[in-house]
Formats: sequence, C-alpha cells, structure tokens
Amino acid sequence: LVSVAHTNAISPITLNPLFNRSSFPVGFIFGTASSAYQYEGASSEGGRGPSIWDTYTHKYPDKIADRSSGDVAVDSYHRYKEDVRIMKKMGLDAYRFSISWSRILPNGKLSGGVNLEGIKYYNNLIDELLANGLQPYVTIFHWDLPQALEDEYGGFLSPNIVDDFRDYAEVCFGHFGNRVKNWITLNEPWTYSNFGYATGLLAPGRCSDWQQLNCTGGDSAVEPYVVAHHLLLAHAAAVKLYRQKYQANQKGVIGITLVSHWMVPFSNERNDQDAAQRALDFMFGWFMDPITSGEYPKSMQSLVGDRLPKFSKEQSEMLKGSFDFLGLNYYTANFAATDAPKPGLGRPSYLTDSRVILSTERYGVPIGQKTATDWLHVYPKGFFELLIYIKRKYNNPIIYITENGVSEFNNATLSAEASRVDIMRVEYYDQHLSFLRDAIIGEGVNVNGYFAWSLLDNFEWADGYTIRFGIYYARNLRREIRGFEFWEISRNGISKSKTERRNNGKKS
Ligand code: PSG
Repeated sequence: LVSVAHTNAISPITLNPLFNRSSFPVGFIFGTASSAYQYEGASSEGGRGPSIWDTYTHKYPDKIADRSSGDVAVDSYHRYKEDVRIMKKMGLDAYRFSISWSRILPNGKLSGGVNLEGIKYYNNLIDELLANGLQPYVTIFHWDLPQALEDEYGGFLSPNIVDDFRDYAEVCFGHFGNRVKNWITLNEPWTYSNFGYATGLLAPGRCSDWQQLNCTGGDSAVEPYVVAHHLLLAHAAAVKLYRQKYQANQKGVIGITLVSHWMVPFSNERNDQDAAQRALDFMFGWFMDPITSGEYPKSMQSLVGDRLPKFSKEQSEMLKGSFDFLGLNYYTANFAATDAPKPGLGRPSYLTDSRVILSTERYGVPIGQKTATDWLHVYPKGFFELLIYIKRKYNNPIIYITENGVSEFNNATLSAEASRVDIMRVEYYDQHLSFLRDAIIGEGVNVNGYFAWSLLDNFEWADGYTIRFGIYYARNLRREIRGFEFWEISRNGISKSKTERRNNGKKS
C-alpha cells in the first residue's frame, strides 16, 4: 500500500493488477474529453466572434471563483499539436472535443458568413488527430452560444434557435464530415437549462429574482423548460438533416450527450423510492424520454403542468429515435428524499417542481468521498446502477461514456511536481472503470467506449482555475503528466509496484 501524505491523496491505494485493457471487449474505445471554451483560449483571435461565456466571464467576474475566463484557457488553439502528441503517447484511441460555434459563424448565423480561419483550425486539429491514429468525436454545442444569437432573440429561449443550430450543424457536417464519423449534437442539455436558467450559476446566468441567487433576470418556473424544449428540437433537427443528407455518404453516426447522477433513495420507504425515480425523470428522463418515446416523463407532465411545453405530433415523431448512440456523462450520486407539497406557499421553480430534496449527505454522512467540486462525491457503484437502469428502461441503447472524472483543489502552495501526484484520481478511475467493466461484461450493457474528463486541467466554468480535472497537469501553459499515468491501464494494466515506484521519494 502506498500513502502519500503531503498531497491531496486521501486514502492508501489498492489496485487490482489484473485489471487492464483486456478486461474490456476488443475494439472498446478509450479517450479523453474536452470542450472549446474550456480549452482553446484565443478568444478574440482568428476571426472568432464572442459567445455568451465571453460576456458572462467579462461582465460578471464575481460569478467565477477566481474571476478568470477562458480568454487563454490552456491555449489549445495554438497548442493542439502538443495535445495530440500527449494523447498519442498515452495510447489513446479517440479524442472528444467541441467546436466553438462563434469561431465558425462569428455572428451565429449562416447569413453572417463562415469564418474560414475557424474552419481551418478544426481541419488542422482533425487532420493531426487522424495522422496520429486518434478518432475525433465531435460535440457540436458545448454551451458557448454565439452572443449575437443571445442578443437577437434570447438564444435557446426562442424557437428561432432551431434553424440557426441546424445551419451551423450543417456547416460542420459539410466541412468536417468526410473525416469525423462520430457526432454529438449537444453536451448536457440538463446542465445548460438548469444552471443557465434555474440556478443561474452558468451562462447566461438567469433565474427568478425571488430565489435570491443573484441573477439579473429570468424565470426559473418557465425558462428552464422552454430552453430544454428548444435544445431537444434543435438536436432533432440536426439529426434529421444528418440522416437525410449526409449519413449515407459520410457513413458516420450521431448522438447526444446527457448527464445523470445516480439517485439513491434517502430511506427504504416507498415515498423516498418514488422520489428517486422522479429525480431521475427530472434530470435524465427529461431528455432521454423525448428522444426514445417522443414525450416528456409522465411525472414531469403532471408536476409541471402547463409550464411544460408540448411537442406537436410531428416534433414528437422527429424526436423519437433521434440518436445512433447515447453519450452518457457520469460523475456522482445524490440522495433523494420526498418533499411534501406546500400548498399556497412558495412560487414554482424547476428547482422544486420534482418534489424531491436532493442531498449529498445523510445524517451528516456524505454519500461518498468529497472532492473539490461541491456536487461531486465519489460513488462508483452509481455508475453501474445507472447503466443497468438505462439498459432496462430504454431498451439497451448503444452508449459511449463521454465524460467521467474527478476534481482536486488547485493548491497554489504545492509544487508542480507534487500536484502531479493524484492517487485520489487514480482510485476514482480504477473504481469507475471496474464498475463499467462489470456492467458491460456481467450485465450486457452496450457500452462501446469511455472518455475521461479531462485530458488537461482546464477552465472549469464557475470554478475557474481553482480546481483541476486533468489526468494531465496544465498550468501557466505547462503540460505535464501526472504522477500516475492512469491511462497505462489501457495498455499494460495498472501495477501496484509501478505506482509505488512512482511515488517513492514523495512520501513524507
Ligand atoms: C455536470 C454536472 C453538474 C454540473 C456541471 C457539470 N452537476 O451535476 O451539478 S459539467 C460537465 C461538463 C464539463 C465540465 C465537467 C466537470 O460537460 O464541461 O467541465 O462536467 O464539471
């Protein structure tokens, strides 16, 4: 056993030396994930137009823990070749990145012109990946909406977004689809709606005044549902276009990335079990039900009532089956307890509509080991439970794990050398990959690949650079492998002796 006292490591490490890449099916894909605003930097270079994240970070610096922004981020706009070199060295098969909409269409719309310098950047990145044996998995929208569309019609609050998103997606298919065979329309529509329009913690930072969450406008009872509705319609429109016009020639596949926590009933009582189901409906079913059955979950229909938009018959048909694979992001689990309705009291909000009280603790005991992210406690078994739930409830879809990972604090007093020792992260990956293997091999869940969040430390939204998610250390434009090369699991298997050797000399 190894214990590393002067780092963020919490417990001694025990790893199964027999667990390695051959524990997964032949052809299983291993990769890492990133997103444009969190990585690229060069925010006003190369003809890029501003996005809502530029506005949000510059206009409301207090909303970001260290008052930072993605202006420079980890500079992947200039240093993508180095990123690719790192991934190749790690023995990875694939890279998930996102395209910055306003780098391609600086004012958001096709009619405003395509920025060829932006096209060129992504061409270069894609070519560099392919030349190094890495497959691009491309997210079309990872939250960085062109500011011009927010200004013109309120972004995803307006149905106008559907056509503009489809046009933008078409530019992507047209320019990159000859080489990109795996498309993801949206990253985590739940997070975009919930944090952008219910809590206001992420751009555009809207919520109801009465919630006193320091927003500058919004309506948490209505807007999250409207935004989610338009996200779903935009997704369906892009998939329809791809299937009608591009898929036969380009021979790629298209999906969507959804995030879900696993929900653990607070008690064994029936009402808490029901609460856990409602919590899943309001986080995951909200999006997964429409793309499988064309309808929102029944629980949402009855609890949200008239505030929940309705799909026309045609929209419903368009949504049904609108994915070749599900991208799934899993990080953590919550306890779910039933919340009795309080008639007459309180105004409605997405945050209370589900009649569930979510928590990460029960009687003072956290659901799992704490991390640098307040909503993220380590709960690996929930990964397994969620995968089985999806298999059973949604007819065993093809799944890619498009994100899974853990954060640590960016401790400025640690040397770069010490910040590279990440035993806690090694354990997190080891445990989650073990449960993933069990779900695939033991339970027949149809998972084709796995992407770690994240390749590098990067701009973590409202947390700025105060926390680190990278399996690679990155700061001040340095990039260095962490103390333990987690990805060796993909080639050689994790060996305890190797871990011990790496950490030798760092023990206190
Ligand atoms: C996911 C889940 C929550 C908040 C944010 C995310 N939650 O449950 O409160 S964001 C997701 C995202 C990526 C982030 C990463 C780590 O797709 O861009 O950097 O997770 O937070």
